[in-house]
Amino acid sequence: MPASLCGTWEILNSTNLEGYMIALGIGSSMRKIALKLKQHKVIEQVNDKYVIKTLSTFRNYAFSFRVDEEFDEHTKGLDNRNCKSLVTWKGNRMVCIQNGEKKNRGWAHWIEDDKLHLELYCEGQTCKQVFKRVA
Ligand code: ECB
Repeated sequence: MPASLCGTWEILNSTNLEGYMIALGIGSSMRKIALKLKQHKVIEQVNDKYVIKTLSTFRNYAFSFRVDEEFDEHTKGLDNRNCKSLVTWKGNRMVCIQNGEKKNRGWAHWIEDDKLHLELYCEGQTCKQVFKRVA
């Protein structure tokens, strides 16, 4: 079993969030707001169901899923698209493919040096984020 992703995490650093948001078609005023936010991740697991919450003072984004089971994702408050999403484990990485209008879109979470790592990618742009555990 990979190290548990569950817990409450606070962002330490982020690279190329701007490029990722441009790839998603987010307008410049919204990008400016988003770049200033201090994001928290809350990852919970109850039986075989996961919940991932991205929290900020401006807006929150949350969804739940089962690993290996495709689900309908609506990225409400982000780019507001509909995706057919699928989360699987690839070694110690929890990876999600978000099939939809945007090509080559998804993310991966993993633990490294007790930190939560996240890669968000879309149409050739990758944003990398690292979070420290706060609870
Ligand atoms: C929810 C906090 C950010 C709100 C930003 C508001 C507007 C900007 C619109 C789109 C920005 C695109 C991405 C922002 C960066 C991260 C948000 C969630 C990324 C994500 O999908 O994380 C995955 C993996 O943890 C779970 O959804």
